[in-house]
Amino acid sequence: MSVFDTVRDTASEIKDMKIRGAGRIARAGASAAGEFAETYKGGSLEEFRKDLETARGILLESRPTAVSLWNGVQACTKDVCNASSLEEAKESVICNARLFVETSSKAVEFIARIGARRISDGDVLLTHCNSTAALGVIKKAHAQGKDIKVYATESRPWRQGLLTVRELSEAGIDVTLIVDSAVRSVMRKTDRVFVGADTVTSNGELINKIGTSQLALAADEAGVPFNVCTETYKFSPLTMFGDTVAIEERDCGEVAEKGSLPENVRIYNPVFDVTPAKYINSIITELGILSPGSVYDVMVRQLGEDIFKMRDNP
Ligand code: RI2
Repeated sequence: MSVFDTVRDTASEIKDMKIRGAGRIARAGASAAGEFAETYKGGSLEEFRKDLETARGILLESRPTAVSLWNGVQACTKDVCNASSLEEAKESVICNARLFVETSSKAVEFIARIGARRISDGDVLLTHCNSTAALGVIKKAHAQGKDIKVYATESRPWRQGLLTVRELSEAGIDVTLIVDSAVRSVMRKTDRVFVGADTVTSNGELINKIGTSQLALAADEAGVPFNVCTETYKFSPLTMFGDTVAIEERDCGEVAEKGSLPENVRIYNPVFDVTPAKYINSIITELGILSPGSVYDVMVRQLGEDIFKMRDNP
């Protein structure tokens, strides 16, 4: 039994997408960090700090695009540098992990309440992939008695849209599954688009499931409001100082069964894309509804002067 077993198991489930969704993977990463501290049997504070850094690295390499995982684990470990004993260090990780999971879950509820007010009775909505935050908004509007219809994309290659249509139909919502390439055809019947976020950059760009940028383009052409539903811990502070967000590419077998195509056919399988800020009408967060241009200020206010340590110590 290694001290890293729990984090390795969690990282493996995140990498294999047994645990998926930017919010869920952040909560899973934070819980694994908390459990690491709870079960840690090492000797000294220095050993704990070193082993915790190893555990952090194992978790963060599981899915490179969702900054939520980075922010979630960072929220757990941020006070260890101030601890003066092993017990104090462990306790800070355990408490911060619990606080992050609780706060993160509450944020989804706040987003649902705020975002549902942007949905009118009779609206036809369009969503992409399977976002807890976006579906929370849609389900809240339905629960308020608003008569809504929803189009949900299949979201190839992983087909998370099947999860979405099951979830919405179980909530009693009129939902229609469409193939991703039907988005522009359906857009002319759509009143509003709601999607989630894996990462939001400091200049208000959205990194989300591949195909999101095409929805945004079609929405802009049709004059349909494009709304991003996201917790602010998906905002990426590292992009403030020039970092770019890695776009995860996954196994080609997700696109076409191995051996089903000629050997010399290449498959390109990026699973996220970038939607420029100009296509985003609003970013619905637990702090309220933002414009893409205000993301930087929200991050500076939330992280305080510490944020400039990242600039000064890249
Ligand atoms: P919530 C998902 O990625 C989708 O891109 C979704 O929009 C985003 O995470 C946010 O999901 P994947 O895990 O945090 O399916 O809103 O690759 O659930």
